[in-house]
Amino acid sequence: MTGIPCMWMRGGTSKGGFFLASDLPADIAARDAFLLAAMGSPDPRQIDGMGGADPLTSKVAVVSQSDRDGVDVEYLFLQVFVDQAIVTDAQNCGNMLAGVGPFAIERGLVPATGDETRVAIFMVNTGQVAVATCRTPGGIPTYEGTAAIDGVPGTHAPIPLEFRDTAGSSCGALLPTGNAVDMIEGVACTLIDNGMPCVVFKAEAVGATGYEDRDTLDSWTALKTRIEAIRLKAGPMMNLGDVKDKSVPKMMLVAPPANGGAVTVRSFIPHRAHATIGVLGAVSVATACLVEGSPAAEVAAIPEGTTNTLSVEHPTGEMSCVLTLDDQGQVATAALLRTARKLMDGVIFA
Ligand code: NQM
Repeated sequence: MTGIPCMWMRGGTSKGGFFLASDLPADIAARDAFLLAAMGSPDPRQIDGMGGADPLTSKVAVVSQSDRDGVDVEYLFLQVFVDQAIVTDAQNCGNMLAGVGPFAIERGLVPATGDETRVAIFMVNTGQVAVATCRTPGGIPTYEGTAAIDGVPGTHAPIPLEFRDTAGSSCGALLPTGNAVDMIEGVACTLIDNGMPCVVFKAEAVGATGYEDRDTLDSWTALKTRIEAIRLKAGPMMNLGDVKDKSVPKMMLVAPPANGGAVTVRSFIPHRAHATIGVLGAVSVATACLVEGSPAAEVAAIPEGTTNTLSVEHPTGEMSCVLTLDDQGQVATAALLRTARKLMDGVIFA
């Protein structure tokens, strides 16, 4: 059996395998078969593979050198489903993105430039560029530092991520239906895509509070059935087609902030509750809070100014999204703090 070189990394609050594109089979069916076997999918326990029996730990980043102007590397994100034989590129992942800069430097795709190295990353899934600033003292990536992010114990080297032009990343427009509110299954929803296709609605509209913990949400079968019915209708409305076998759109239940932030969110991604919140998911929800007349705007507490730091509260803390607005009051850029850690570098077998 031939193994494939792979680095296992935590990126933000997610975890998975980082591969050079040149190390994986070029044929997509062969690549996906390899990744399913490597993760141990389909199996709820992923016992025969490296996956952590959770969508947040069953993720893959495929990285290659870029010849685009001003871009260092290309990053293709793949979600490997846990209990179905599906590998999808239908979504991006801003958490795994945090590992891409250090991985690219470790593999020699990007030279370190002193104590900090900025890596411009073309996100293949959505066709946009993000910039990650990585700590590289003495020209070597370090994962040690004093930055803390909620959902990850301890402190690590900070990796600020900057995004621009994320509106309509997968749906063609920030508000793909052109509406601030669409009624779906009797629930007022905002269908929005500022980096991640999301359906944003008040938690109370589906009988939740928005302050539940992950286990409560994950064991609430009737709630999940109701939310999935909304999702299946929202998919085609968002130009995503039939989303039965897709991991988008994400379902975002919002409520007033409980700890001094801007908004509280419980997200389904889409069939399991998120332990925290996705990066671009948080950017999209924060943006929804700024859409006049939206359910999110009705519950949110928005700070004044053209640079807004919106603290998005989630089940295990908060994620601060720094949004800058253009003259029209539209979100022009978003920045977030993440950390990452190299866990293992070796060869993976399938
Ligand atoms: O929204 C989970 C995660 C994500 C995605 C998901 C993410 C993002 O936390 O940018 O990071 O929504 O499937 O890794």
